[in-house]
Amino acid sequence: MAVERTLSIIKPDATKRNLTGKIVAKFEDAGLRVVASKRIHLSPAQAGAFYAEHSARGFYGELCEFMASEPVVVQVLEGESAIAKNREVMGATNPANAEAGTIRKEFALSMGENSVHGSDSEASAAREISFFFSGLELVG
Ligand code: DAT
Ligand code: MG
Repeated sequence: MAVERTLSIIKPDATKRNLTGKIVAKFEDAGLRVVASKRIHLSPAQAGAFYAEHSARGFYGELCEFMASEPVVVQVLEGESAIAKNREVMGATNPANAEAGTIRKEFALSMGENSVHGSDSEASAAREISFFFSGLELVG
């Protein structure tokens, strides 16, 4: 076990419904600490660059449009095994398959509008944290 940092995004469907506090509480209750946080409104091009790994997928255009539709809250979460823990608290990508008590089970509207993003590996976490934050903005 090791202390890690991971990149979390509270997506447009959730910020729009004023769920930011309830979602952050789930992460904090699981032992994750918010060490950086900001609310931003992505352009479609910025959303596209963030999700470049999915550029060949059929849902990519819809995903970029959705991520740029309303503000998002991007955060760095820190804690023991933060990458896996964050994904556990988020639940499965498709809310229909998410475990009870997870963010996606409680709040997601659909596979696309699924309320949160979380890095899926150490390499993704490093890339995604530096996509949004400089070292000076990370306050452990
Ligand atoms: P996750 O967000 O669980 O890491 P992912 O990286 O596979 O999932 O996909 C990124 C986002 O793209 C996902 O949160 C929602 C959207 N998405 C994935 N698969 C989709 C599909 N089949 N139809 C519509 N949107 C999809
Ligand atoms: Mg992913």
